[in-house]
Amino acid sequence: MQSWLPFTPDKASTFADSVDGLFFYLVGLTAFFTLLITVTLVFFVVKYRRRSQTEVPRPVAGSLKLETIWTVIPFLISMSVFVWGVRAYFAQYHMPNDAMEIYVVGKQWMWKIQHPTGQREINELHIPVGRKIKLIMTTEDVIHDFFVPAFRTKADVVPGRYTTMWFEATKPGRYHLFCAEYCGTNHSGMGGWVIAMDPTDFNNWLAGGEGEESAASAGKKVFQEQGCISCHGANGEGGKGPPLTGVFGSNVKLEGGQTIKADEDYIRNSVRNPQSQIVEGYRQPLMPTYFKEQLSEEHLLQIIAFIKSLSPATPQVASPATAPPPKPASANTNANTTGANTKDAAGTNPVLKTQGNQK
Ligand code: HEC
Ligand SMILES: [Cu+2]
Repeated sequence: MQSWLPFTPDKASTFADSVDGLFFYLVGLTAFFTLLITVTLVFFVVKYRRRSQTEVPRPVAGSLKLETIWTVIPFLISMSVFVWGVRAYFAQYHMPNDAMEIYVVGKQWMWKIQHPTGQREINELHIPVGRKIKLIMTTEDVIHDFFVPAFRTKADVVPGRYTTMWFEATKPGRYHLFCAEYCGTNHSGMGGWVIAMDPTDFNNWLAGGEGEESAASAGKKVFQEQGCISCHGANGEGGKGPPLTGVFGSNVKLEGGQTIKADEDYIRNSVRNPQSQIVEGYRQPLMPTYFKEQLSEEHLLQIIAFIKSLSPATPQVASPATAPPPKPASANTNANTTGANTKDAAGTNPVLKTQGNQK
């Protein structure tokens, strides 16, 4: 917010100006009318006070002019708030197509992050400045809410489905990340940092990872280990089950005549509740239902990344600005000074560490 205002968060995304503008407009409106009403009230109380015991006031009849004015003006004012609010809302909740996609899994009480290139973080999110970032989020337990005050945006993270949010950081820095939905004992400790970096620094950070495999190739492994290949083919080419090549982003015909766009939620649902949306021509309920218990949210996101990579036109694949320089598989330098690139929660999560001592 404005630097002359104390206790206000930094202003670091492309949304910040419109959200702050609307906020100050509302505060201004409220202050103006509070003053106007209070002053008129006091003035009328004094001016029209009862001056003698026998005084009988003159009856007042309506005034069309006055009533029109005090209807039209408030109407226009509320419409201005509405239009401004809707524009700010749509800008935030309409997802861009050219964004870099990052996966987020909330869990009591931490944020687990996975980059498409495979880097994982806990309670930290590294992003490049000046690039649209889209988060695809879910949770392993209860509802959480991903909130970055400096970006003036937040979104609920809901069990059983994916929610998305996006932002574009405008200046490098470390910005507080909060969970903004009460989620149990250590809710207040469920937070961390978003670290916005210059694109070159970000590429260095990505390259400094420990030769991690991409989310898609991790997903391919899960795909093989879980036996999906026995029905969908080693590379998703099909067999007992439908081919998965090109499925993501396409329109899938279901039994019963319905057509559905294959997005993250559809893939998720196809794996978790295979019988709920059956692909046309596959009436026999062949696909097992035990993946619901067997696959963690993170593995599911990796499988989705893999299935996405089988569709050439998805935005995540084409991300030239952030594609990390090729790195040798043996690169094991811990060169990233900016943040932990941890695979394990217990190392970095202050909440987890303290948990033992509290009992
Ligand atoms: C025993 C065979 C079998 C196994 C194992 C299996 N599937 Fe399937 N799968 C099917 C069949 C049959 C369908 C089509 C009927 C349906 O939609 O449920 C299907 C449908 C799907 C669809 C929807 C495809 C489309 O064209 O819309 C996805 C995605 C999918 N499976 C993913 C997976 C994943 C991921 C795994 C492993 C975790 C897996 N399947 C394991 C048989 C299988
Ligand atoms: Cu939470």
